[in-house]
Amino acid sequence: MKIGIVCYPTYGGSGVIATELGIGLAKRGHEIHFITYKRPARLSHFQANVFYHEVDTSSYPLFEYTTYDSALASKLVDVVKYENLDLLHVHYAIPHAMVSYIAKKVLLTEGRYVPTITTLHGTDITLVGQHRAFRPVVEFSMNKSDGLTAVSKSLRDQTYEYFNVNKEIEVVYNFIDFERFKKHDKDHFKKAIAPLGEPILTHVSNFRKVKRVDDVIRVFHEVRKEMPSKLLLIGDGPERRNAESLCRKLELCHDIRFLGKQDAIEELLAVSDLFIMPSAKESFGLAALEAMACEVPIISTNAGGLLEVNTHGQTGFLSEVGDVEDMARNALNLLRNPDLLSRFRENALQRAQEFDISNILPKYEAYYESVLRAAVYT
Ligand code: GMT
Repeated sequence: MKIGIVCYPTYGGSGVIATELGIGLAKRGHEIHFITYKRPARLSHFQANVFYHEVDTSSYPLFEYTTYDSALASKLVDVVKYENLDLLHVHYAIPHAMVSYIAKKVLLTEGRYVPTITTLHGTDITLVGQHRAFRPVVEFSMNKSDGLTAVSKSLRDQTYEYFNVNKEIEVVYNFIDFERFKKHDKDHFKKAIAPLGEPILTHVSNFRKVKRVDDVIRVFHEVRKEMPSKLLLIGDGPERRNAESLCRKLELCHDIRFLGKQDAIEELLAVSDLFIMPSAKESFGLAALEAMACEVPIISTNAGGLLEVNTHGQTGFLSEVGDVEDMARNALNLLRNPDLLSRFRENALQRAQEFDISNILPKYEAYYESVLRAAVYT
């Protein structure tokens, strides 16, 4: 198949999944065209069958705001037409579901129908999508997609709960490429971070409010009271400044490292003992899955799709959102019991293997085929 993929090309989970999906499909012989405003972060090397089309976001003095949506729609029309694409798969509903619908309509005036599939990733449904500034268009354009997928059952159910969606939503879980995400031997690196063999707790996110980075620091504060330990904070975003202030206030700076955005996450996970994910909302928790693939148990909340990834009492523990004490207690329980910790490490890996990319790619392929068969020319 010739498939166009639209996503946010940044470090966010939806962009990561879209990019890995495209690379994986290309390896299976499909021709993949990424259409984004910047080269996707994980599309770093040349790959056969992979093409990249940059959306022109140049400005005009009249425009106070960029006209990205129109530029993207025009680019989609162009790429579908000249590269002869079979379908468009867009990731994150805002604005991609609506933009792909416009492109579809434009193409239809030339007698060409390109089916569109929208994958719902999380905050496009659970947060931003519900804002009245977006809601009507999100709902309309979801219903106009030829196919709709969600990355967890929880997200599917929430979509039905919050929106009037009149079509079936297929659940296709996020996945992991074990060629990349596996435990590496990075002992020298571990020694540099924790010279006395202190346990290392890790958090990876884009530091938005929904990630509750303050809770990560408060959990660490409780753990740190009981045993020497270190915390790695990976990623960047609007909450970083607040997080830094809290570290200073709690006098934890010596034991916390802010590493900013990192490409080789797997190397940092390789030296981690626990992964902390105290999110208020999480449709799936790809960062947690990546940690599990590197044998790192998860201390998380029970928000959204985390229940479908992290198994309480086996691969980690789940607590109510905001229950810092419980998360700290669970972390200490594992850190104080090396046998238990190593059992959880094995369980985490085993569970992660269920989300191996090789299990998930055929699901997308089968879904594409069913959408192509059923596409109604409207
Ligand atoms: O919230 C983020 O970290 C980014 C966001 C996105 O859409 O780019 O992530 C969402 O999609 C990921 C990939 O499907 C999921 O694993 C995350 O759980 C989800 N984030 C939230 O629901 C908050």
